[in-house]
Amino acid sequence: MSTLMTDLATGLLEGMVKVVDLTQTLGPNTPIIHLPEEIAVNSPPFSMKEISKYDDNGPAWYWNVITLGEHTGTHFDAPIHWVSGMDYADGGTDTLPVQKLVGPACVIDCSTEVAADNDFVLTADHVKAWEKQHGDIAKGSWVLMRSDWLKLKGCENFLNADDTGPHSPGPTACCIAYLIEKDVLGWGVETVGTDAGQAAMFEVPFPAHSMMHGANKYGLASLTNLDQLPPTGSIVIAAPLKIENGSGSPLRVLALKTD
Ligand code: 23J
Ligand code: MN
Repeated sequence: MSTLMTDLATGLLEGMVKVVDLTQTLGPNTPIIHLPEEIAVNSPPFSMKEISKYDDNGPAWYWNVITLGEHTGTHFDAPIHWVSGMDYADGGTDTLPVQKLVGPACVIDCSTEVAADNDFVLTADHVKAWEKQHGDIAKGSWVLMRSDWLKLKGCENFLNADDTGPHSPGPTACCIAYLIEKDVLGWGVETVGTDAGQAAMFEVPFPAHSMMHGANKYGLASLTNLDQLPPTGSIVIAAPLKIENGSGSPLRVLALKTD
């Protein structure tokens, strides 16, 4: 028998392997993306309605009905979310290869840059400098942009919008092209969406969405606690709900690490 699984089991039991929760709490105050009303219909906020709570509607049980968009809170973007990925037969939440729902993570710490400039954009050169320090990004890795955004802005100012639109960090098109060249698994962020707040105005609009999904790759948005991960060496478990023909879904994202 392989020792890999028994070592992992021992590691989990004895605490050498730590589980980090990369998920924001999902509730009525969960920030959701706001698209300009002139161009698009928006997703409703999360809501929860009680069915019963150990009462006349159900004497021994508590349960609720929840209403939410697929792209609410900590969530997974599947390739068919974007028009560029619409033709991938394995690009929906129910058709994704499960082998890809567990993978290594590269964490790029942009927290200092983002604190100084909320519109900070990560370039291919930044990624290459990170690789000089931490080693090449391996094929099949999640590349996660740490911004400490929730700590910096809180829930109230999470979208950080003013009359010029939302201001939050994200990648350039060249950065995404470089990650695709590296054959990564996907791109994840701590902000409301995988693209920068101002990405509608980029030369390639919404590069993280259009290019990543066009390459059958995934997105993770509204992650948190990336400050608890090492630059390399952790494993991310990100398995969206198996929604039939779903474009994405809220999910619990976990990372395994040793320290
Ligand atoms: C729909 C339209 C534009 C964007 C998004 C959704 C997201 O960020 C998302 O949650 O995938 S930019
Ligand atoms: Mn999304």
